[in-house]
Amino acid sequence: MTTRDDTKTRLDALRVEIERRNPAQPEFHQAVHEVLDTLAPVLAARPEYAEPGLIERLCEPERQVIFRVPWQDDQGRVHVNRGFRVEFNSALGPYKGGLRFHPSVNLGIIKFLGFEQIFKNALTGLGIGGGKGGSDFDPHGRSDAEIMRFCQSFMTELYRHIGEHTDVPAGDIGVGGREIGYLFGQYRRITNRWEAGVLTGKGAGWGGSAIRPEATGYGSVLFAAAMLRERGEDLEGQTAVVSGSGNVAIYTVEKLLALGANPLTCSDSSGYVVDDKGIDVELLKQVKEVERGRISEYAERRGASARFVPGGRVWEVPADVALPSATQNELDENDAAALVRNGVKAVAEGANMPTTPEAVHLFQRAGVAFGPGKAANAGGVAVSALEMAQNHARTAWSPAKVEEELAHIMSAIHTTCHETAERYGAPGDYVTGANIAGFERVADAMLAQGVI
Ligand code: NDP
Ligand code: 2IT
Repeated sequence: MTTRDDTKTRLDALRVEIERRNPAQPEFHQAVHEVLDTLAPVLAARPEYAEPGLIERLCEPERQVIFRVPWQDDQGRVHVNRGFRVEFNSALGPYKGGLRFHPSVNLGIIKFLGFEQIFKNALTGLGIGGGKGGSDFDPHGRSDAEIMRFCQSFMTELYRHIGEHTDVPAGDIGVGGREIGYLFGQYRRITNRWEAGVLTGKGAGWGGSAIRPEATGYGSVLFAAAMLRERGEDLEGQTAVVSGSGNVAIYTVEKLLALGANPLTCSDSSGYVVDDKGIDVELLKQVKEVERGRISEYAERRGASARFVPGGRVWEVPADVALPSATQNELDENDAAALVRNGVKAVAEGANMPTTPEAVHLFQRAGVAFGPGKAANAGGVAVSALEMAQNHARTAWSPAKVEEELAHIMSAIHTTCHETAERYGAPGDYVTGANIAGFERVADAMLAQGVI
């Protein structure tokens, strides 16, 4: 009979071993610890999960690929970047997860993202395993031609590792519709195959799903609304702070407005904009999506209601709801304390692991509804899986149908997390609920498929 104390001792030993075997990967350690910290009740209650080797296998990627990406800039200078694809877990389906192009990318970052993706993808209820990839390439300030050459070089190696039944990448930071287009073109050229399901986030008209660009932001707002409803409140009329001004942030703002909430902020790595009248989503799209400009330009063009705060953090702006939608560890304990002081009621993570562990605990102690990224931002990958389904059937669903499916999936994820937390003695704790529910689905598949 396994007791909770035995389980805790074993998990603690595993944490130490994972840190030893994966040195200098603090984000990966953080993501693993956050999951292991919540698993003790399910391991104690269900002995089959405590089987030696199961959690050890879950924390070790099935495959990790690192490759050279040489490319030439517009002046003919040669640059050498590093490419990554971590194929973490395929118990539930082909590896699935985005590609990130950002100078901070390294193996530890991709492993943290791939690990998170396993549980997130399991929570969607769809048939997708977990993976992630990317490069330390910095797309800021690069011409279209440079982006295209980089994507072509990246795919010239990546193509041998992916496929519609193997591994299906998509976008993440620095990778959107333009990059997916160049990557898909090169894959098609090298393989001489029209294999639409090899990448998701494709353009409308050549295999992309309606609502995929919107899905992550829309989904995280739906998750925030579901958490508020659980407490007898409604999103309508609430103020919101949103960080970031990329794909996730833009469609978070759009959905907040559609549901009658008032998004006050947006940001990028140089500072934030606060707009007393609420963010104008059309101007935001023009500045960020069309012109690929900086968020300060939004304030310059918006008029008296908006101002740019260089170097500041959106969390100092009082609001009812917070949706961190930029990057990992962008909301720390001090930020959380400021939000709580200003009366925040709910936090939904649009980004992956944007809230530090200390900040998460502070929210939970203060009774703030906290929706972790694996649940709150799962709408993006869920619609990616719907894109794969459409590609497989050689069909295209209407925007209304995809949006209805997305709403249904987000509602189901919310219910699953909420009920699982209650079942394991942690009512209202969406972190525990998401981790255990995701874990149960993956662990069941891994146990059924043997020691591989
Ligand atoms: P984009 O590249 O479209 O936008 C990223 C935004 O975040 C930009 O405003 C960028 O500002 C800001 N940002 C990025 N890195 C940093 C940093 N180190 N410090 C401060 N600001 C930063 O990416 P997405 O919107 O697609 O992704 C945002 C987050 O959402 C990521 O955590 C991603 O993993 C997560 N996510 C994305 C999904 C998707 O479908 N795209 C799905 C689920 C989660 P700047 O231009 O100044 O760098
Ligand atoms: O973090 C994520 O879930 C994504 N970047 C989207 C992954 C996908 O395959 O759509």
